[in-house]
Amino acid sequence: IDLEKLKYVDSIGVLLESLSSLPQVRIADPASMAAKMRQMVAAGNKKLLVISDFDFTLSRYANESGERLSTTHGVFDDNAARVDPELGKKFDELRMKYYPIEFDPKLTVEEKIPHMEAWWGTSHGYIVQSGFTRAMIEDFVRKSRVVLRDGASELMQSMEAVGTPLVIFSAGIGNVIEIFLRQKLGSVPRNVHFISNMILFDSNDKACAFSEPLIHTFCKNSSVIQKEASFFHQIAGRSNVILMGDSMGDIHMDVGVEKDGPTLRIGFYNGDVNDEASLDHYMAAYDIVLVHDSTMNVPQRIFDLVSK
Ligand code: MG7
Ligand code: MG
Repeated sequence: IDLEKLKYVDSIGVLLESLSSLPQVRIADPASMAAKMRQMVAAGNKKLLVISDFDFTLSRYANESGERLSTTHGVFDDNAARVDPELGKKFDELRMKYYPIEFDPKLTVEEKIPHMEAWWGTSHGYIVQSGFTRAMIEDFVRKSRVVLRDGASELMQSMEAVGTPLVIFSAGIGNVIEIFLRQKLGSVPRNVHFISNMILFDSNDKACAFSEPLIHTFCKNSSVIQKEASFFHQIAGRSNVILMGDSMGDIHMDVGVEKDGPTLRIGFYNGDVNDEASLDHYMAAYDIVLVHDSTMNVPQRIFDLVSK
C-alpha cells in the first residue's frame, strides 16, 4: 500500500466534506466527484491538463459593489464611447439585445445560435470598420474593467511552476486576453495555449479581420478545434482534465483531448441565486458549482491536490 497516495485519498474526502459545508458550493454527486479526483490524484500531474474559459471564469463577473465587469469584447464597448460616442451606443444596443438571449433558460441552444452569430458578426464588423490600431487596443485594455478573479494569477503561476498546460478556450478575443495578461503578469505564462477569436492586423497595425472559424458561446467544441489538432496531439499523454467555465456552453471544451481519463468540471454560477431551474441545470452539467464566488480558492485546492 502506497502510504503517500492513501494520504491524498484521505484528503480528497476531507476537502469534499469541507467544501460541501460551504453555502456557495453545490455538488450534485459527491461520490462521482470523489471518484474522478481519486483517479486524477493517482495519475498525477504529468497526466493533467487544465482547460479554462476566460470571460467571467478566469476574470471576475462583478466588483465589490455588485456591478458587472467587462468581458474581452466589452473592452471595446467601454472604450468606444470615449473615442466615438456613436459607436459606443451601437455596442451598448448590441449587448442589451443579445446578452439576455445568451442566458435565456427558455431558449434551446439551436434557437440561440443564429443570434450569437449575429452578435459576434456585427461586433467584429464594428471593430474592423473602426480600424483600431494595436496600440489603441493596448490602451483600451489598460483602461478597461476586466479584472482577474482573486487568486487567478496565483493559480496560473502554480500551473506554470509544475508545467501543467493551461488551454484558455475563449469565445472572447484572444489578443485582448494576451495583452491583458502581459499587462497584469508581465508576460503570458509559457504553459498557456489560446483557442480564441484573434484580431488580424494589416501592415499599418490596424485591425483588418478576425480569425476563422468564429468562436461564439455555443460552438466551443469539435467544430472549432480542427485546426488545433496538432496542439492536442502534442499533449496527447495528458488525459485527465480540469475544466472551468461559467456558461453552459463551456462544458464540452474538452472534446479535442485524446483521452480515456476523467474531466472534472468546475462551474462558476454568476446568475440569479433564486433561479433554481438554472442552478439545477448547472449542477447537472458541472461536478461542482461555485455560486457567486469571486475567488479561485476552490480550483486552487483541487489543483494542488491533483498535481502533487
Ligand atoms: N460577448 C460577446 N460579444 C460581446 C460584445 O460585443 N460585447 C460585450 N460586452 N460582450 C460580448 O467570452 C464570451 C462572452 O463575451 C460576451 C460579441 C458574451 O456574453 C460571451 O459569453
Ligand atoms: Mg465565460
